Amino acid sequence: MSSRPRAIAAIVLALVACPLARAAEPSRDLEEYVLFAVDELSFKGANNCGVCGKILGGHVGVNRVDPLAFSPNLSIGGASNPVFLGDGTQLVADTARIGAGVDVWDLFANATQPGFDPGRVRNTRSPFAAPILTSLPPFPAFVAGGTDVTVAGGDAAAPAPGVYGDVTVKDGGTLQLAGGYTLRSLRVGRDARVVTGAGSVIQVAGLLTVNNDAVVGPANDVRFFVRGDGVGHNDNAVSFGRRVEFHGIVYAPTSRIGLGNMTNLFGRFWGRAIGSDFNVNVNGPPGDTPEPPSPTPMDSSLLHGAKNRNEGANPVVAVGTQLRGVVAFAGLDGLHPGSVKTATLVLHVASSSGWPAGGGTVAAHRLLVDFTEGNGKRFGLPSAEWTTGSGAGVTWNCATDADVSNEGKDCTGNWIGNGAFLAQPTATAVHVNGQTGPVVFDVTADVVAGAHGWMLVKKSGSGEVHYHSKEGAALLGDPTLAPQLLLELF
Ligand SMILES: [Ca+2]
Ligand SMILES: [Ca+2]
Repeated sequence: MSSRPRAIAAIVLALVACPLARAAEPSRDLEEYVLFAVDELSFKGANNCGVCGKILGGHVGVNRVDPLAFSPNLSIGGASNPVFLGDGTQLVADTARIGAGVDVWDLFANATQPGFDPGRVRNTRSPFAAPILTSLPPFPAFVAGGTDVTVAGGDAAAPAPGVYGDVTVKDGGTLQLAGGYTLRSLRVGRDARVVTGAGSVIQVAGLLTVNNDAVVGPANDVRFFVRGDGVGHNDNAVSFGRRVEFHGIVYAPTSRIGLGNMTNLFGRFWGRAIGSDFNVNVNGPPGDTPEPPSPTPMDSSLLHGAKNRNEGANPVVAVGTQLRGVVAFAGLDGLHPGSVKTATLVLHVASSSGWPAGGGTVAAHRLLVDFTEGNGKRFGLPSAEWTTGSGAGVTWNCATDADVSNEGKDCTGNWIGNGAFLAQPTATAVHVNGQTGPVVFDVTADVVAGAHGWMLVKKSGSGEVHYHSKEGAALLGDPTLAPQLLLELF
């Protein structure tokens, strides 16, 4: 059973449990907010529409400490403009003007405009220490450009994941996006469709505009990173027209988001400023945060003393004098580098010896070529367990030796001497004698650049470390001892 059903069960329990709990503190987790503005938020509420003005499935917050005596930061609803916020959710702002038609669960506000007060607070009301968040999640760096894509009305297009210029879906056209895209702009015409694949990441340098009656969906977990290049301070970088249906998570921390009029929004919307016209509904589907993939390791050692031997099946990855390790990860084809917040390479030390006092350094260098793991093993093993292996495998001489069984060189060139890896290490770790347990390398920069493999090199002096390989971990019955690439996604 995957962890997803348990995660949903936990959220359901939390919502059921909330009526009994006194919320003394607002949530400091951005992912729990369906609407989050860095500076200001205005949500008009329903206007002669009984099913409109609902904000469900998450909190609403404005982050800043009001720089004026009373701006206010948040303006929501009115006496004739109801807004209903769902059970277990919070409305959080330093200063607020809250219409009498607003029905809140928990309210956190330090000052509310006199004469404007929520019609109902169903659970708790308290001040709080603003801001909500002292730092915002990082915004990925990206560069858009190249081919423009235009989909004519009545036509459909499914561009491959990649980097594009301006993408325009004319009125009535259909665009399919599945995977990772970096776009200069995305303009969706009236009654047009953007069909999104689950887990897609769409980076937009400039404008994201969705016109009247258009639909963007159905995946709720698509992440839109919108930078708003060239968009004026008071103009919307993200804007939805009338009756738009939009599914996704929009992060535009330096831009203004316009939620439109009579729109149905499914996801989360985080911007510098957020505004809405009447009759907007916001639904934050719970439990749809993408789970990071668990990539499969491939590992081996490279022996300077036996340059055509493969150690792909060896229970250890050894790094020492004229002895290097290689480790790479498969199963990341669907991962968009822009979605990666952090990446950590974890190796587990089986044995470590021969280091000088104070230890010595092992460096992880980004591999620039792919290698083939292979199935040989001999290094450090009793002769009864030796096997040269068969088929292709990595050796000191070759990223992929076509036939490791002959212990001769079956590739052209010399990969280690010719740009197999970046000369500058990505991360280093100090090793000492008798050390065991995990060693971590911060390889975020490499994974963000699309690389998933490393060469492990001892920098100088004496010393040798043996890490558990994938095969060694399996022999020990503990797959968590294998090399791991831990990913944290946006
Ligand atoms: Ca291996
Ligand atoms: Ca060979």
